[in-house]
Amino acid sequence: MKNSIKVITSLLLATGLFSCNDNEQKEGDRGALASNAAEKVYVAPGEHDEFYAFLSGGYSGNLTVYGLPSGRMFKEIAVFSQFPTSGYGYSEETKPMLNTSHGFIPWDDLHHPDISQTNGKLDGRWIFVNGNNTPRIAKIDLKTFETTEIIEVPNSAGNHSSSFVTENTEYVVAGTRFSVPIPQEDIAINEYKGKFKGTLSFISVDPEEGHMDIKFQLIMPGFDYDLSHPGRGKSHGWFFFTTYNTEEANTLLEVNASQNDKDFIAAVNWKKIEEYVNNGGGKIMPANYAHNMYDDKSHTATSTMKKEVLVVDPREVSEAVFFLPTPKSPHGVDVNPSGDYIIGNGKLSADLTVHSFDRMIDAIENKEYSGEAYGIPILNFEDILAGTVKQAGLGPLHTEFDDKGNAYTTFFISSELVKWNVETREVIDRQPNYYSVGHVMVPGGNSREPFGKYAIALNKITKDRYLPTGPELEHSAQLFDISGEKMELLLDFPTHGEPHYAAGIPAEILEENSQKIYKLAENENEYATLTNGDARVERNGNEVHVYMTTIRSHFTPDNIEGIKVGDKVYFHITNHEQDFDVPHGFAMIGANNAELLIMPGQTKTLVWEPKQVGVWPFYCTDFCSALHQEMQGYVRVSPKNSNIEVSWSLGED
Ligand code: K7E
Ligand code: CUA
Repeated sequence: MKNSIKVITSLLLATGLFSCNDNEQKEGDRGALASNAAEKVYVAPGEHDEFYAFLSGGYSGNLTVYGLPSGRMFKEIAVFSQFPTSGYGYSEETKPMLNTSHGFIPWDDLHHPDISQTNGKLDGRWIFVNGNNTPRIAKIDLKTFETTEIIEVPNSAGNHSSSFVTENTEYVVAGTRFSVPIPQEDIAINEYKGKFKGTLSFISVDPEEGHMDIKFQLIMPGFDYDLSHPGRGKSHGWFFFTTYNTEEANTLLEVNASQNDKDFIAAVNWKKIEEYVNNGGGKIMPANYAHNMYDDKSHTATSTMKKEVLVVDPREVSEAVFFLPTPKSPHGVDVNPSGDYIIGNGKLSADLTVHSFDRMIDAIENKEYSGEAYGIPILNFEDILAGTVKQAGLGPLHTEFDDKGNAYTTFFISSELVKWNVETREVIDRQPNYYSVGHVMVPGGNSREPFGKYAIALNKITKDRYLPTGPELEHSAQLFDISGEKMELLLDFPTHGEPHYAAGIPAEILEENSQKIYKLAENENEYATLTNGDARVERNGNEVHVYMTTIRSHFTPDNIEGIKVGDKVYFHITNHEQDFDVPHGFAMIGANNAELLIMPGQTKTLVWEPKQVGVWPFYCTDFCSALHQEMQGYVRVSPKNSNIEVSWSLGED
């Protein structure tokens, strides 16, 4: 009801039927200045956007890249899902990226991108994302916008409170949403309470190459660990995780996990635990998880199964983990840029809880506990509270920050974005969202230095905002200008998959480092064909390896004979182009996978198992030149028992 009134009001405003005095509209007034809003989001042809925004793809498993303020989508980065557009997860070189302890998993549910930081500032080197379903953390290199590493997280399920980074990217964390038996075992589900555990994993990031490694896992009580954020500035060295279902219910959670008036934010002093494990603390536990790395020179991924993980019982490290009581089934936990405040967004609470880091430290020093849960001290709510934002809205989910001391909290149920002052906790402005907002993102909003010019609200429901497209609509984002006192809605744009969180960064930080080509001379792929003279076809039993090159506008070789039904044909294709923006594609009729899209200087491999006798064509899928349509070839497939020898033409006739 409330929503529909808002909708009607804003429609009236937008159409000018219900306007205050038009002539007196000022900048920052809502709705009526459509032309002014258009100007603010207009990026002229040939001009570049000011910010990159990386939106999680949710159940698409991938990450999408948008420009702000235009809302134009530039790219989808394949991460956890096979991606036919580029052949990611289809080519032999990239299949190992999707290997896990459960085998090849071509999909995941991606929620939270976070950009690497140095001294609390975005450095634009990498972006980390989480796979929620089959717990994984991936790293994308922002020079190439390619996924270059994926590490599976053992002893975890529903890897949701991930993947947030500390202020020097010392760690990227991962927390378990669904507690499980650790180690996994065959037990009755109603033995949940006490037997199921959650883990909080601290994955170290190598400062040079960014390689990930699980440094330690904290074995925690069997709650649901929902979200997390790092301390920064004065609270650097701490990490905060929300919990719900501290009741440890195992059925009908919507009722049974809402019994406690307060759940907890778990405060983890990771520096203390790091010191403990560096001094030999913790226990090595057998485990089985995949660590997949992509190499930019060989253009090939490898997957290694790791067999152990270091686990830490938080009770064995004195004063390292505490529970901060927080009403009421909190979802997001967010830390302001100075690191002074820890904000809990209790989904079932009308108020927002703001904890004080200083007060938390005082309470810890004075050992003022109100109890303990499984041996972990619980602090007094009143001791640590800085204050509350009263009646801010209904169903708070997430909070982001600007560079002027303000916070922006999303309210799912009342469907609005609320701006409030972090110090005074007074509400400054509220703007409706169309409809039902999840996360909000301010570029740099999870760092010491946010860029407080724009915020995007990532909305769950699209309904009437765009042309209908049948039962399924894409989700929707809304761009707000937050540079003034009041927020101003500038733009709606559709998003792909289900964006949860997003991360934004000034374009200038990334643009200059963007890689244009791969150097052919540095190609270390074991099947690379560096000169056309080396192009060839080799038979080895029923395996056939085709060493092929591409350059505008032909394949070498182009015609191949002597292939037989039952063969396994590997097309190893090296793109000899050394110009920016000239990939070639490769598609083979009847191949049980996707195409390849091969970047300049790269080698990629497609497998084809011909099942029918005949002469079968292949072609380039990317319109690469005026003679792109001529970029084609044939494979002659003979019966299984044929004795036709392998031969090929180099297209030099
Ligand atoms: Cu609130 Cu997965 Cu961060 Cu969705 S989560 S909105
Ligand atoms: Cu190469 Cu089209």
